[in-house]
Amino acid sequence: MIQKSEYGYIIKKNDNYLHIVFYNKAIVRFVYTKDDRLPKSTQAVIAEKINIDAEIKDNIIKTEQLQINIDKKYLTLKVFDNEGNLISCDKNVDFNNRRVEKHHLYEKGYYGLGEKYEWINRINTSTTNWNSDVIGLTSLHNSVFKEYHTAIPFFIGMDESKSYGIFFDNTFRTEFDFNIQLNKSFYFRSEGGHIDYYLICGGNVSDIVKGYTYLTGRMNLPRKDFLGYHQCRYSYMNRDELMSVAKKMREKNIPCDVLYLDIDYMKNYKVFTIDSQRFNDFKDMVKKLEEMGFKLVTIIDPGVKKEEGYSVYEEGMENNYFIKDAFGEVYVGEVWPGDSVFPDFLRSKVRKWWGELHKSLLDKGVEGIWNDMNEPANFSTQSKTIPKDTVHINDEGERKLHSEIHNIYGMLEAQATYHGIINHIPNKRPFILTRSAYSGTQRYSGIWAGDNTSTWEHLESSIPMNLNLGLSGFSYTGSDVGGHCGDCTAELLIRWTQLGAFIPLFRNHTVKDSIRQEPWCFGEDALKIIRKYIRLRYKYITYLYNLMRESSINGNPVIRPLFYHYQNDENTYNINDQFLFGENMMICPITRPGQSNRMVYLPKGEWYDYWTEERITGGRNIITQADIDVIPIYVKGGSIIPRDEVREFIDVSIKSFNIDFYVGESGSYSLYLDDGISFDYIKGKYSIIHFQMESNNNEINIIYNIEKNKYTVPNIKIYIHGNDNTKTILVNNKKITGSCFKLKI
Ligand code: MIG
Repeated sequence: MIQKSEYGYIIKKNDNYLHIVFYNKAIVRFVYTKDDRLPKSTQAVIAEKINIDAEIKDNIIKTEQLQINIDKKYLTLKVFDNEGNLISCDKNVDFNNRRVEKHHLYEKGYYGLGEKYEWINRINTSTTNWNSDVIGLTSLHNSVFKEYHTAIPFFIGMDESKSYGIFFDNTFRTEFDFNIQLNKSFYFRSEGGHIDYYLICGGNVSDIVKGYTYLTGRMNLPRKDFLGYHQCRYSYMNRDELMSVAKKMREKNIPCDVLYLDIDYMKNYKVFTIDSQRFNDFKDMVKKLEEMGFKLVTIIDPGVKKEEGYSVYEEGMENNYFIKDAFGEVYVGEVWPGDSVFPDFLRSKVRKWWGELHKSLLDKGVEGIWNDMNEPANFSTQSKTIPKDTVHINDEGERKLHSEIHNIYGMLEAQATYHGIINHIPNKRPFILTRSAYSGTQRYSGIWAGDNTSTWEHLESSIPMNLNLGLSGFSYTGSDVGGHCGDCTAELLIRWTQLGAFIPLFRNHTVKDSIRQEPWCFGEDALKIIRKYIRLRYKYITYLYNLMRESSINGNPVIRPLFYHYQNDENTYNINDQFLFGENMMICPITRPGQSNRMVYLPKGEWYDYWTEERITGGRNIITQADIDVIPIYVKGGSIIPRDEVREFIDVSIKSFNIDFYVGESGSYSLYLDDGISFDYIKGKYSIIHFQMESNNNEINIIYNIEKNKYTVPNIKIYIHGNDNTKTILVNNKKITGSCFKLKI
């Protein structure tokens, strides 16, 4: 019954076909169709199909890593790993309703699914994916909305020893239901298209994330200077206001690298225009900012004002670039500029045109683009987006309804922007933030989580949200620090800044008409603490940059739930308010007002209290003090962590920095350095130094070796922490004295 097909295997049952295609040993795609042609995968997938040696026996496909049993009657599947464990087991596959139901087997947790206001473990919850412009009215505690700005139809199921991932590659509205207590099963389904999903197998969660990002791509290495602190507001209304924020950052000694202009920099909200009355001599302004160490990011929305004589509108009309309605007329919706039309990013010609429009901003020195409203948002319909029956045309000239393209619209805009920037400025890494996304968008852009509110609930929800985004392939994410809607308070901004310092995108942003939210807005005492934490962020820029590099290579998120490294410890499966910043730094934010202590779960092993350097044995809960100026942080014994000298902004040529060795178990670390901005690293212009720490009884030996030395390595100072009982320190087997010393490389 199983036959070889051009790309893999095909099984026919009445009028239905099941295609089975491998992408590597552990990734297999299942597609159910009405004919024998394998449909193209969506824009999400970049991996290639491969041939894999398999034994075919009647209804079984057996490879080195997997065994797939196919039910002859219903085309349902059972998948086993190479030890014979049942990994995934279908209960029912409904072709007509594009619904797959699977037995709940061993899974103690379901994770992923991108940006949602939900607890980290999605067991007993459901969600739908239909990119929506939602304003932060909801929270973890009463999740009334299920649909947010992103559609990431990917989840991970796991227990202590097994993991798998499922990527349901369907761009229509999809639904995932993990309410397992009803039928001991879960399901996913979609409103259109067909069943097309990838099963990713592996032992650890990290294998799954690696597999998923192998399939859908990884973030490109971002610019190092954009890892600093970002300040935004809706809006800095004119040149003086923006410049005074910049000056104040420097006067008040607050490290800051990036400033933003929200929609009011434009003339009547017309994209790719600048209101030159309020922002006179824009280019000169950007230059002044640059001299002070600031990069400027401008917002770009997809809605184009319908206005005769406005070049973007006219060019788009002349060339047929806009989305049409069901009757073939250009669809007119309403966004900030009033009546607006929407580019049909599905066509490469339109993307190219849109990308090139960015030249005018880039030529004035703008360094990053912020893509808002790209669900796309629309004010003139009840659905708050454009109608499902509006029409896109793809490169082959085929009509596609918006219901199919909606969830990838934002991704296509980000793609256009990415290529537009890179084509114009080839040797600088683009910085793009998008609100809407589909799987794979991580290849082009970071994500911020849209309009949250200045509430403790949203501070708290941002933790599992960003962690699940990380598990879903997005390592460059963040939620507005201080909250977007509503008025922030001193205490909330302090606690949120303490958290934000360890979130990949560290941006303070707030809405029009809310009280101001820059670090100095809540008095001297608050400023002191806020500054302390922005400075703390700047101590770990090189460490964070190295995490970003790791992610760009293997997909490991920058911030990780505890189970990412302690999967065999079931106690970690539902922890929402602690996370790992890299493998070895554990961050335990304060999420409630008036709180001055909290419980912390320390997994097995030895941990250092970051602030007191007290050594604590893990495998238990502890209570820790957290006065207003303290966010509890723990460092794993055996860690090796680079620490920068704090600067006002990240000029990428560092003269010197430090490396902290936390004595404990043996540990290792590879330090990567490059110019932080260009693509020269691709041509090999970087350095890598491996450090290893071996400790036994009274002796520690630090061993380093240089793998590559093509970028200047600054002076390094080494600090040994927790070595009270250690008598001898060796470096590459040579005895040295003291617990702080300079290393010449
Ligand atoms: O409907 O550009 O999420 O960050 O400040 C509001 C104005 C439009 C929504 C974004 C927010 C931004 C705001 N935008």
